[in-house]
Amino acid sequence: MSNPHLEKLRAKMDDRNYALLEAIDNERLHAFIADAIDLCEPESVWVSSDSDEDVAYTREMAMKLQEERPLNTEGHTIHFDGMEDQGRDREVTKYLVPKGDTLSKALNQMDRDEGLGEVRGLLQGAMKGRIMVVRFMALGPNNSDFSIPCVECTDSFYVSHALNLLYRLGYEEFKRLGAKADFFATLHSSGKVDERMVSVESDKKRIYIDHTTDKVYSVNTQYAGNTVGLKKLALRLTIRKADREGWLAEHMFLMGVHGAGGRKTYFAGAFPSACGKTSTAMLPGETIVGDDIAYFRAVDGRCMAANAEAGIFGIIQNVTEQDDPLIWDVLHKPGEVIFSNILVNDGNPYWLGMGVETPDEGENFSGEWHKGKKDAQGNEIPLAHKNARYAVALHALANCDPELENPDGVELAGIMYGGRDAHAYVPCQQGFDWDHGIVAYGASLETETTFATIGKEGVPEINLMSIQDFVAIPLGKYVENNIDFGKKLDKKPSVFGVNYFLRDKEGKFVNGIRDKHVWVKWMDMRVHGEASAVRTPTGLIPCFEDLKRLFKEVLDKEYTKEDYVEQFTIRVKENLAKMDRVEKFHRETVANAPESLFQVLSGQRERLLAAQKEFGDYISPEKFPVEDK
Ligand code: SPV
Ligand code: MN
Repeated sequence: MSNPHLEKLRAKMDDRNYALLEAIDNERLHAFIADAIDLCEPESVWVSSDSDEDVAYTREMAMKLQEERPLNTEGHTIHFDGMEDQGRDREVTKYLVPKGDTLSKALNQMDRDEGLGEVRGLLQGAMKGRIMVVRFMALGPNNSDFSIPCVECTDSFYVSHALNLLYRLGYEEFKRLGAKADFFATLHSSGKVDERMVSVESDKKRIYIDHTTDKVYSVNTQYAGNTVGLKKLALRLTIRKADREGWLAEHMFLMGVHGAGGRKTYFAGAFPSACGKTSTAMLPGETIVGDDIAYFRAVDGRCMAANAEAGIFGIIQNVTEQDDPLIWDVLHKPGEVIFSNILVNDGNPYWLGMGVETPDEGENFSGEWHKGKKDAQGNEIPLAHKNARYAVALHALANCDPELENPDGVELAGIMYGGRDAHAYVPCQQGFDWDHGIVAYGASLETETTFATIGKEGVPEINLMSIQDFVAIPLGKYVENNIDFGKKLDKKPSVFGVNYFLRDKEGKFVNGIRDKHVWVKWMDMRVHGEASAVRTPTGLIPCFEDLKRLFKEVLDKEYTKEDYVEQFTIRVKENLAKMDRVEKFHRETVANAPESLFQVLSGQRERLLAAQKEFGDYISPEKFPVEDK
């Protein structure tokens, strides 16, 4: 035997499962699994070899153990999370920081020893009477510089099933890499569950990230964003790795925008959860590479990007046949889909805003449900949770981009940042250069909290690059890394800012839900030098004539001068107030924000003040000069 951990594993495992672990020559891996067994005391251990049989077994077990149940359509299943477990939980998700070390104030953190003691205490004996599943997976395409091996030990076959749909299988890769596999590890237990197989001890929910050992602990939760280690848990570790190695890990979709003559141009986009990210990546006629996490590397001066994931864990609320035909199709035809926290009635799934009549009873995240049912606080329980989701593999989608598995990634021509800003930024604009775009749109991204995280909705906040919760390095360093990344590129992607949530004086949205397609087509024209732009204090905005043509072509909509002026009026006072909030945030909350950030912000403030002096507080876009293509 090559190491003492193997001896321990030998004693606790049957021949088949032991042989699968022994075949991977990696002592740190064996130590992690041996520790997980010692700590959680499962009845048995099952290792997935990633054979078709094993992949199918995971799904079957999720149903046999009733963590999932079949729906009428072949391949569709439903999983429920607890009432208090319907989203990422910021309060109990913490970075474990060794003594003498600190992270940015904006990050939820605690002393490492104390945190380890607490979470390991909660995991003690947590898998008694259960099977511990061991999964080997990979982030990024296989056989690629982007690829990161990951292992997850969990007592949830639902989590294991979700891994099948959302990530690349990695057992063979671990075998190939052996001792060289520098992996991230997650240990998860659902903790105590009720008769519906739902975690019940939500007061003891903890998600602790130990970046000193690249390990994540998650307990008393099932919601995939808290338990599928490769999602936001690994992203936190990846950001540190990328910082060490000189690349970027981003909370971004990747899409191919299709243009004249069969041209395809790749864009990435960062939006906080529930702010239009997936629906942008899924625009009809375009192709999707990913909808949540993208890695960027500078290769020969070009910005190459790959999807960390291979599936979508998407919000189902407001998915309608008309607005989201591609997702609708996948959610209605046979094929593997895990629905979570929707309403089930007679074996069929229903969700909020699906655009069809919905039943008045069924089963949902609260158990048996009928219209008018109230929760313990007396609030009416909706038919499905707002953060109800679906999990599907990207290759099940008709619009999946063929480059998804390209080990080199795709070359990016543009990046967009979008928040939920009711008052200030215009619906679509382009940065004057890389630094301006990164700072004025990315590092200035303001939004309102949504149902995707547990807590109050509609609270305004800065969520820089829409990734703030996951930035496990000082926030200032993260912004600096983004600015510096541009220096490694000869062909820098253009940076755009979008705002799908601008409102008029009466509080009405100034744009329709499908208008985003026009902005994306305009960006495509810009990166190919096919459209002029108007130079405003906050960025380069579209010319009216281009939008008029695009609205007709893309949406068959008449676009008027009044629409244009309303949407693209520069609201100086609101923009100045925004600059103040952003600057205050970076001075006070972000440690070591780079000086170049403050220069870009003050440049923008000066331009706004000069324009205000000349034209007043609300300036029609027609007052500003047009620039060449
Ligand atoms: C998000 O909320 O940003 C998601 C879903 O992508 S999850 O992080 O898994 O909760
Ligand atoms: Mn996300």
